[in-house]
Amino acid sequence: VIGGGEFIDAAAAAGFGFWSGVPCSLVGSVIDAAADHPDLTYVGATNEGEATALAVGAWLAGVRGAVITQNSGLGNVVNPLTSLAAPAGVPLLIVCGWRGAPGHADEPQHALMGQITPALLGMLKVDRREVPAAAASLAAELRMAAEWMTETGRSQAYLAAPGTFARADADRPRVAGPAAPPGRVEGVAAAPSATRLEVLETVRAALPADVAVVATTGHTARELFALHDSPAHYYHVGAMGSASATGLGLALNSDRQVVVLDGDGSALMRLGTMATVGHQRPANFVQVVLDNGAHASTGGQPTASPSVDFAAVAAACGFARAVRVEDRAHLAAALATASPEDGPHLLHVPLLPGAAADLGRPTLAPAEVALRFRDFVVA
Ligand SMILES: Cc1ncc(C[n+]2csc(CCOP(=O)(O)OP(=O)(O)O)c2C)c(N)n1
Repeated sequence: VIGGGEFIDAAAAAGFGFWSGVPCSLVGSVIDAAADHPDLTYVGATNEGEATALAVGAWLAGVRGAVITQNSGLGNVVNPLTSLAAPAGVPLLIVCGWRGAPGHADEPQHALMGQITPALLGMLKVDRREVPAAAASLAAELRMAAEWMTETGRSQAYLAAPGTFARADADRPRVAGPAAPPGRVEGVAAAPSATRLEVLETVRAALPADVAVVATTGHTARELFALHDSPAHYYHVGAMGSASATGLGLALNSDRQVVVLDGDGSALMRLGTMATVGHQRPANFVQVVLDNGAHASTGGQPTASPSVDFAAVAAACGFARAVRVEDRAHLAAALATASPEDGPHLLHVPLLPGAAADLGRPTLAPAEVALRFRDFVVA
């Protein structure tokens, strides 16, 4: 039985500096050790997909990312793993508690996933490694894992059946961190007065060149690319909903200001990430919700956004400031006053419908975009 601290010490020495996940009792001692380690960051995520995108964001800031999940959470991992990490060639370390493993009696909800877990990882092209039985082998094992990941750009998983890791100390004090006070809300709700392309032009003109920009999938990333391509841009080509978690992982691992250009459909898909942002309180994080009330990229199907007050949600989640943007001049002013010292900021921008005519797609491959962006971020 390996202690969580023994595993985490070896992983930290191999350079895995950022950890995020959702607990499983089988890997509880690993989570505790990651949270306690002085050189590591551990972020408790609202779901395992958010943890996956957070770890991708860390990698984009030059820090190796790791995800902790129960195998029942692999379903949540699938989308950001297949359509964000894999195309970008970003390798993640996955530590996965294996409930329902063959030979271990378990609850009915773990029976099917327990059986298919190794095959599912195989289908996801995640290489499976074994946690060594002897602690003395851990350092070499994790070093090899890290080297293989760098060479191949592929993710690797350690499956932890019962008895792989020591159980967590149930009496250990666990502190959630201070509660974020509710943020302040500025501006009044206004009718839309600009298209996304016009708003993106305003954003581009307002942002200094050293800001890192993460654009959500669909028309937003495509219009940003069409307007202007830059190493400071990260274009999500998939992983709808994960742009804010990618940006959060980046903001927590870099001193740069990070601006996420999100959609209403995307923000709603993973609204829980607002709670993680608010609780982590990265001062250098800005989320701009471009709200056209629709999934415009797939044909304009309406979203629930008319019923959602994004600024109120963000402020209630602990964003320091949430702005109801009234027009483009207000947007420029709100961005100019979004200091990287006093965020997180949320800017809710109502949009007129419509997309640029003959909209192309980023001509660089996602892996090229990722490497170019990481070079920009760490420079
Ligand atoms: C997980 C996932 N589900 C569905 C899609 C298909 N899809 C791509 S863009 C998009 C709409 C996104 O809506 P929104 O964020 O509001 O941006 P808009 O299209 O309005 O710019 C959808 C549904 C996807 N890429 N990923």
